[in-house]
Amino acid sequence: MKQKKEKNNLTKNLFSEAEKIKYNSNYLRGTILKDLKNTITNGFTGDNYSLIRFHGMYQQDDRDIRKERMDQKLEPRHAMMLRCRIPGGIVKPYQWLEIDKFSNENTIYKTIRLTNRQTFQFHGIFKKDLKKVHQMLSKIGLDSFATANDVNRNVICTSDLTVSSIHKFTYKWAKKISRHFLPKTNAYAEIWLDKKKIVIDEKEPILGKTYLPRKFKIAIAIPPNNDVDFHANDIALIAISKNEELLGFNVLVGGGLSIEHKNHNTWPSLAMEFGFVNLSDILKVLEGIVTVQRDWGNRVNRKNAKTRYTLHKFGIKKFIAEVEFRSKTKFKVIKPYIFSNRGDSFGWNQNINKKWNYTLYIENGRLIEDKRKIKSGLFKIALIHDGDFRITANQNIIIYGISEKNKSNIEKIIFEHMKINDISKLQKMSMACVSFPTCPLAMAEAERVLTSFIQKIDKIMEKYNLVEETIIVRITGCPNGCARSLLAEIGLIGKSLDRYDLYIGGNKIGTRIPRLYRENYSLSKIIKVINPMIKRWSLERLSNECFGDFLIRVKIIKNVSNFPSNFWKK
Ligand code: SRM
Ligand code: SF4
Repeated sequence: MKQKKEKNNLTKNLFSEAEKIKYNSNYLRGTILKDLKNTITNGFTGDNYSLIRFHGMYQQDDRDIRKERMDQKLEPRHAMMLRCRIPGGIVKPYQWLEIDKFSNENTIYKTIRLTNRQTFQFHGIFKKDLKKVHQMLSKIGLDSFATANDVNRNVICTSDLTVSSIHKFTYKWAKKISRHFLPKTNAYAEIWLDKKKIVIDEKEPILGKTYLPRKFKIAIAIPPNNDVDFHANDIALIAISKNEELLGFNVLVGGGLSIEHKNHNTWPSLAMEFGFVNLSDILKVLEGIVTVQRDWGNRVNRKNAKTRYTLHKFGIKKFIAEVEFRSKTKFKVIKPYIFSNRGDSFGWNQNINKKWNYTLYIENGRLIEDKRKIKSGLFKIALIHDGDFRITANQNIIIYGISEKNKSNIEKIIFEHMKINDISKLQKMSMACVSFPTCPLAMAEAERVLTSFIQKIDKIMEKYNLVEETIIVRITGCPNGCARSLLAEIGLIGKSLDRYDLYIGGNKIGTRIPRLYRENYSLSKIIKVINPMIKRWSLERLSNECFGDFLIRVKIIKNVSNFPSNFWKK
């Protein structure tokens, strides 16, 4: 019945182009195999351009050399970005060695880019090497399936291990949830791993033939550290524990940050509290939420297709009632929870279980062999490390579970390769998205200007004796919001070459959305605008008052309310 209705809507042209592509894809196969054999172009053709995203790859070209190639009448230098699936972000040393090797031998840029959803991306893989990368990942027990497009993305989970002994449970849940919502089609194995085609009728029992209306994100946060920015997710699970035992999760729904400049039909939203759910019911409830979004989400207009818009259209009460009906589970009253900080605990830390960890700051998450030599340093550590690596949701990496016998050797490598003393507190808490040169949607620089921008704010902080304080500063190259600028205290969103909209008034713990303050400013003009605000904060702040809270208290900017959102009001 549902399939018939879907087909009718597609033939009547009611649904978006993306829906037709999914419907006609033969469960995500398309003609990708045929394109792989086509050596005339380095790119993918037709629907395959979009379908490869379900397999974790994006076709890109280097925008720094695009014009030069056009002038020479050459095809853009197509190459793929591949995003791995690592729920909870844990990588073993033997896996790291292979990942590092692949990046050096088979990618244009020879980098590994840690992302803010606890995984890594390779940039610049030519089509001819795609099977090689998938087979390498498979050999080390990884894959890139369902890390992009209209499916549940990499499930993230608090990685700050200094505060909680329940991480081992939440990590298991991150993996379990990731597995539960993976597409069931055999397409990935057939295309990339040369597995036999499975001819049985491959219905997708949870996702359906047209998968989800839009990307879908799930995060698990362990209070008191919101190191995953849970409000950026369609579903946020707040871990509730007693006597070191995980009891269940507070379930929040409908977070998301992307907007379009000036389009008031788009807005960011914090996730909203649905209720507490015991562990025994959690998968049923998550399935309820995912399938309501699957069936009620907007398949006509992709700009309004994410869960927050579905919630807005149908109302929270109706949405909750439908989830309860489908899952046969009643939400219980939300259990008390408090978040008091964000970000990673850098340097040496000892876990609850007394093992040692070292959290490394990775500038923009970009592992590249420059003067800091962090990439080769990590490689050397992977050769001797008997614990694992944990990628954080802030683009950093924890060398986890270092044994007493390895501690001094690893410390030596860290200090030889990764001089971190010159990195300010502000910089360690800042974030930028990838943007130029690989992101096709970039309107302004982000990753490549973050450090110099932060150094200017650092000077202001020094001038006003604020070096022990921090402000969460984030830059994205466009309003899609990948660096989560709309959960920052100072958030910049790129518009064009050296032009950004300035948002201020988020808070330290990531539970308030900032508001637009100035439009279309250059970075130097933004520095001039925030200088007097920081000065005032240094003189008038209350004890422990963060920058964003201060701006709201002294009425420099008005609070953004969530539901209904007054985000666009001046
Ligand atoms: Fe993102 C699209 C990079 C986290 C919202 N994002 C992209 C693409 C793939 C551009 C594209 O569609 O062609 C970027 C690839 C650039 C490149 O060259 O690598 C890109 N997003 C990233 C990463 C690598 C940023 C980073 O510096 O870490 C993050 C990868 C996460 C991962 O491992 O899965 C990344 N993206 C985010 C986040 C933050 C988060 O999830 O916590 C957001 C905002 C939260 C949200 O979803 O609301 C985000 N990315 C988007 C959007 C807007 C989606 C929407 O709701 O409209 C797009 C564009 C789209 O999907 O159409 C996008
Ligand atoms: Fe690209 Fe925009 Fe995301 Fe930055 S925010 S990576 S420019 S899509």
